[in-house]
Amino acid sequence: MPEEEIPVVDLSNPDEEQVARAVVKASEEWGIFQVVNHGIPAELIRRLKELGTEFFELPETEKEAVARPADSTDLEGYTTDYKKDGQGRKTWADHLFHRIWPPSRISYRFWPKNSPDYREVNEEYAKQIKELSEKLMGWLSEGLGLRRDALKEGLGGDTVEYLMKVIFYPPCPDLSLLFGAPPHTDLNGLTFLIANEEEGLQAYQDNNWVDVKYDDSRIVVIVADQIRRMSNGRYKSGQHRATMDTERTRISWPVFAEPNLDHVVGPLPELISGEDNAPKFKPYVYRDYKFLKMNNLPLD
Ligand SMILES: O=C(O)CCC(=O)C(=O)O
Ligand SMILES: [Fe+2]
Repeated sequence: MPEEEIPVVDLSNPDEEQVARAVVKASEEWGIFQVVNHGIPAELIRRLKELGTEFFELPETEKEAVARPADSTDLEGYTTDYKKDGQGRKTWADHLFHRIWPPSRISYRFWPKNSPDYREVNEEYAKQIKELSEKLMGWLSEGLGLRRDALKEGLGGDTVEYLMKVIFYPPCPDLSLLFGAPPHTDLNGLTFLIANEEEGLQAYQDNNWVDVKYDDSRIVVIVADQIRRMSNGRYKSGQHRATMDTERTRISWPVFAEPNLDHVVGPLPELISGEDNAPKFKPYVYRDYKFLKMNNLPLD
């Protein structure tokens, strides 16, 4: 039997209805897919990855310049997890988080200063990812029989935030110990992931872990928990994990489209009217959802 592959959707197809149907089907069946010919310039993506890679090559003291403050209640900043010994070490990776949209929620103090281009490149990438995200949410909304802006509005409209995470997975001497990223679904709305040449992302489908075959022309789209909940379960929140290599470094750049912490997300009201459409999920203030999920506490 040929090995299964996650769906790939070509966004340059002039038949928009066909593209929209492919996105809807992939979100119903997989909750994870890739897009090609997405319109984001290859050179922009190349630069973004180059600048992020350079950041992680800096001496530790220079990386510490954008460290996450010890008393911070937010994720933003640089943290090194894999060097921690013993308790508290969950993953073999270093992380850099910084918001890239909206401008009012950006803290430039957490953006690397290794190149004067870092800011411009990330600001441009933010605009491009936001455009792609809104296009996909538009098709997914129509796939639910709703107006184009329904999911974006449900996620918070103009208050939706885009969070950049750069993950640096160094070679791991013992792969039996830890995962780069353990199996999970993302807790936000939609995730857009690019990576260096080292593969490692896997999607869970039909009781199997399927390798995500990645190259520079692709962007991985992960449908996350809040889209699943807003759609009242029509769309899947794609389960995934990241493996590591004993010799090679992997770097990935997921961007998380997520609600503002104070925003309440639940099944869209239009989908839960009438007796046959009972809500399958309870609405949550995103802050509470995030807290419960990150602490492995019960959610419904
Ligand atoms: O590095 C990857 O490919 C996956 C990372 C991931 O799933 C996450 O950060 O949520
Ligand atoms: Fe993830």
